[in-house]
Amino acid sequence: MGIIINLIGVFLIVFIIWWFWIYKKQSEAQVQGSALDIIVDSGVYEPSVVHTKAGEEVTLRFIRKDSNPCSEKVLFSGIDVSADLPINIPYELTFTPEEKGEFEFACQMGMYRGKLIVE
Ligand SMILES: [Cu+2]
Repeated sequence: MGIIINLIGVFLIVFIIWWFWIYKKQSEAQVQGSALDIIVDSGVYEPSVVHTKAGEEVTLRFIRKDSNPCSEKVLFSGIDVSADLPINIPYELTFTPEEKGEFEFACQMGMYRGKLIVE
């Protein structure tokens, strides 16, 4: 009996790690015009992969629905952009990516993950 409970425990831990850190439903979007809405909810950015062009100003409108403090910050790596997101109030982040490349963006703990692809 003890071993089964241990196995269930191990399974749950693996599942939780997989759910939060490994499994991410990916959805892609191209910034059309100037602004793109990104929903922040249930551990995922939607869309989580954003395509844009180098040298063009973009506005990412983050709409945070998750009240978990984990989702408050969004930090971009490789470009000097970050923000504190209010709950249920769209937050517009406007910047111009100058260099081509792939730039990850995430919450502080890295549970929310997204990618900005500059072409
Ligand atoms: Cu987090």
